[in-house]
Amino acid sequence: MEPAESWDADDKLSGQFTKLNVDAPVFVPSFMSPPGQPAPGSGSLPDSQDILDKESPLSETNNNGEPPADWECVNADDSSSPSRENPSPEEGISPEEEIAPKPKKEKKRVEEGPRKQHLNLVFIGHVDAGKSTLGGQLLYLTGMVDKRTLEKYEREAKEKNRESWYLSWALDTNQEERDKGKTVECGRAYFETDNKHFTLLDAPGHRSFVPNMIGGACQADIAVLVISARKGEFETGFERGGQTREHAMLAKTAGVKHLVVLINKMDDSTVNWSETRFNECRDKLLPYLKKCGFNPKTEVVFMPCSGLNGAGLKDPVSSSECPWYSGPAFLPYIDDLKPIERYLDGPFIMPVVDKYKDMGTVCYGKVESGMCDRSDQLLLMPNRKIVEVLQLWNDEDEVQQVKSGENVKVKLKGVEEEEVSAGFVLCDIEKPCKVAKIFDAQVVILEHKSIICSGYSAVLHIHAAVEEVSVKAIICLVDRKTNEKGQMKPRFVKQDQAAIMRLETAGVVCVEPFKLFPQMGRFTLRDEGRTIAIGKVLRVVE
Ligand SMILES: Nc1nc2c(ncn2[C@@H]2O[C@H](COP(=O)(O)OP(=O)(O)OP(=O)(O)O)[C@@H](O)[C@H]2O)c(=O)[nH]1
Ligand SMILES: [Mg+2]
Repeated sequence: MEPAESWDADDKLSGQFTKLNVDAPVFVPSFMSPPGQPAPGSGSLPDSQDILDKESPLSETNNNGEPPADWECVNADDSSSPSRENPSPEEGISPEEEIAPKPKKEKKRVEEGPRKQHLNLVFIGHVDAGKSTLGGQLLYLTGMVDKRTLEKYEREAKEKNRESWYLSWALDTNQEERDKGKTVECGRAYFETDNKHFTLLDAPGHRSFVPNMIGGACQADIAVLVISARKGEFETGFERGGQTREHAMLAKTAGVKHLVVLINKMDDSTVNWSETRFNECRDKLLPYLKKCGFNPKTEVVFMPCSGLNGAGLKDPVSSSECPWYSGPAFLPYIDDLKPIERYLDGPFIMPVVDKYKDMGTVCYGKVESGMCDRSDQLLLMPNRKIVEVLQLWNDEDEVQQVKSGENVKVKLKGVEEEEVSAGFVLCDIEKPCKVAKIFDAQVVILEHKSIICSGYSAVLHIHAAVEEVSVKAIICLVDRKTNEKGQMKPRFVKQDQAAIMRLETAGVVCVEPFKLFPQMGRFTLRDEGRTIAIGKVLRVVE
């Protein structure tokens, strides 16, 4: 995308980004502050502290269908919601596949044996920055891919005149990706270090595949922003239209709180481990990352490396080559990160990233809250289907239980593969997420040439869901600096403005107010292949 003209010129937006991703209580991982503690400098909308105090994150709002008259009304509705009723599980179940709900036993869940802490990493950055190569190298260095396999890749890649791409083949597994040397789908793999288990999500860098990148970012705890230091490549990636900025901003909007910036290709002959080049890349990136809302002191770290030869990944770069860097290598650094608070006691919630058929319907994605055991019953939203858990995997290891923070596969009984789509959510049968077509949201317009009026439509990306959405009404403008309400019922909003809008999706989507469940309440709007706005759900209407 071409970011808003004002991103460089206007520091005010940075505050807005920060605000959009703060106040995330227990669901957003944070290494630096205890859960529930707003990030420094965060303003809060006057709407929702009392929602946070409610026991259940699940509540209904009134259904008047009309945009609220004013800002206060939005807030009042939010905070005075009655508690969610138990759903009637029978609703919407087709008779031929119906699973009878089991009588609810008061089951005290016991956490299954000790497992390494689970962290989800997404590799992001401009096309050809070296994400897949780095990923392949990490899989090799951690023993997940053996030398023989790599040698085979090397031979085959050579036949395609893509010799230097062989490491990326560990993650770029389909023919098209290997032929073109471009990742299309988000690659998935895992590896372990002494203390942690990592799910590695290798996002595509090409602008055409940004929607796939968003799908990876929404499962991530940490983003690894890969930057090519090679002459000319850093520049192309970072300039307007390059994906470096867009990916960093999308990762922030997806809830990523910690960014490791790998300055890659340091071995390249145009770089030669130059300290000056490393500093140049870092100094140009930092102000922008700050604008995206990352705290440069506590949430961002820069490291030099070479994905191609592995330098700086497992062991520190040799001091003869790189005497100026004394920081940690990548693997020891991520192994040492503070554990992330996970919301284990909450209702089970897992947005489905994708699915396939394998003697049953297998869904995968990241568990955002709670736990689930084999043979449990779950509710698949939004179609309210009762399903039974036949088998569970934590990445590729079969397990009896999965829990918040893990990237898992779930084999289900009671639903056909064709009936599940990305963006569906597996929920606790008694406390499912909300489903809606209409919701009110605070939206910041990042980039859009013309004005946006009611009736404008775009593509909504919210957790793993992608849905067409249109603006039903613009409720009021919001001052970007103070977060106070501005003009009521403006006729339009334009680039760099923030507004509260009523949005309507074409189909039903699973959403929650941001304050209650950030991971299901933050979203991106895209139009004609560009990210035009980001936002958070304030209130679910109907
Ligand atoms: N010299 C050098 N070249 C590298 C390094 N890492 C990657 N490359 C080369 O950069 C090219 C692109 O690498 P990929 O790993 O496919 O890049 P990517 O970021 O995954 O690209 P997309 O998936 O298309 O976004 C390949 O030719 C790699 O060999 C490195 O550390 N040093
Ligand atoms: Mg790639």
